[in-house]
Amino acid sequence: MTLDIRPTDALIAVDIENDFLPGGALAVRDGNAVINPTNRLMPLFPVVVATRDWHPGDHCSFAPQGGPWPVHCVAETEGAAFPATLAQSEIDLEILKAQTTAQDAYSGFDGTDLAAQLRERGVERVFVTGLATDYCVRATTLDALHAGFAAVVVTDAVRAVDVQPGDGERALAEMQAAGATLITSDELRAAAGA
Ligand code: VGL
Ligand code: ZN
Repeated sequence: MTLDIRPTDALIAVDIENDFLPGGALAVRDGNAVINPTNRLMPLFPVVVATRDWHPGDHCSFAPQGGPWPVHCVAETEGAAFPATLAQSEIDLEILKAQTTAQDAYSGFDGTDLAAQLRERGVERVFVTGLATDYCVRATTLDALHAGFAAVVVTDAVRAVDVQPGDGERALAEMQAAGATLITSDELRAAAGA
């Protein structure tokens, strides 16, 4: 599979934040592995978006509130910050999500103006990297398709939480069945001559 990157493409780096990386509050196994491929793809895209989980301290998804997750990605904290190794200067647009106490939002499109921002920039297709395959990558990719964008998931640039073994693989299959294309960053860079 090869795919040329077009002027109407955007890269969406999903929730590459300290709390989802090894040592973080909700660490994704091997989560650091998404950083290098994301960094290397960013300069190839005309538009680069980074989403961030950006929760209030008493968010409904947190265990003390009866939710499924440990306290993570609290707004303005180090856990919600980008890792120092992420090529932040390549980011054109930042989207903060799940900012209200009473609602969670796995998708970067949920409760944000991401779709409008992409359309304003003439984007027709999004390439998705980041964390986590079975939660926010999945939801963001499916929402992109529902919003009318084509979607491509860069499989070596995502990692899964895998609460149940195989969740990540099942999420990839589900995204593909919904119309997303799966590609590796090597295939993508080869097509771009990079
Ligand atoms: C995420 C669990 C809770 C994610 C966010 O970014 O995939 N997962 N909040
Ligand atoms: Zn969250």
